[in-house]
Amino acid sequence: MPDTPLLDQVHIPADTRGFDIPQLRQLADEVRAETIDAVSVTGGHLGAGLGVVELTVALHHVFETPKDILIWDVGHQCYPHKILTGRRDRIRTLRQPGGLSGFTKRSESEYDPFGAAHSSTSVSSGLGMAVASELQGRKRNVVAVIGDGAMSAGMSYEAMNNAGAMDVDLLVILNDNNMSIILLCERESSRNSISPRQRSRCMRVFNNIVFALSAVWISCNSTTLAQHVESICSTSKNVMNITLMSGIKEDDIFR
Ligand SMILES: Cc1ncc(C[n+]2csc(CCOP(=O)(O)OP(=O)(O)O)c2C)c(N)n1
Ligand SMILES: [Mg+2]
Repeated sequence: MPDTPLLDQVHIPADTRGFDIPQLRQLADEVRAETIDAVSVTGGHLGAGLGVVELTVALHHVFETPKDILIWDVGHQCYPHKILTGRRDRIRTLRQPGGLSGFTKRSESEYDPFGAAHSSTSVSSGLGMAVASELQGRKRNVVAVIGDGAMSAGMSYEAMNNAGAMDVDLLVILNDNNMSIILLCERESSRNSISPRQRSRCMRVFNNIVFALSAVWISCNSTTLAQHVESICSTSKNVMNITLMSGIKEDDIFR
């Protein structure tokens, strides 16, 4: 376990509000060490959280969470947020049965106002909460943190369009780390000379085969046959995905 004298004094974000800048820097270092140590036990999304350690500390220091709303898009970068919001004692149960979720989760904490794991929903959900707060006459800030990957989806554009037209007080922070899980996959596949378009063509051919097999097994009306077909389909789909990602060309498969 890392040595974390300052973090040991922080049980909820309000405990950080009196800290000065050097203390906040030290706190960020300790949260980083704690995140690395916890993920070395549980596994999970490490890089996404490490990239927002300072941001997490700063947001909880500046804003009055949980009165102010803080929404993490997707939620896979929330481990530092969980460490600072009263869940440090369970952080080594992340993603374990009965343990903490790997994403934000409303039933887990009042500091998680929105549970997702879907990408690109933070701006629209934040906008909804900001509108609701205004209608209730409630004065509070709403902050949505969205990554460059999540920002590229249509839902985010639609939400920004609405937010721009509605004149509601909403703060959107772009966490631009020039990285997303999808992008990594695209990079891998282009390095291996198979494009996303080629990959999706392969998957379409594969899906057609599965549909044809499904039709056969439905017409046979045999449970055992159905189970065999289902297991063959699921195994070969995995093999196909791995093969395509590892660079065997489409022509080699469908000559
Ligand atoms: C609706 C939906 N589509 C796709 C995904 C898969 N997905 C997981 S994380 C992610 C984006 C991650 O990139 P970014 O927002 O930049 O966050 P970072 O990993 O850099 O922290 C996507 C598209 C998802 N979770 N939900
Ligand atoms: Mg990113």
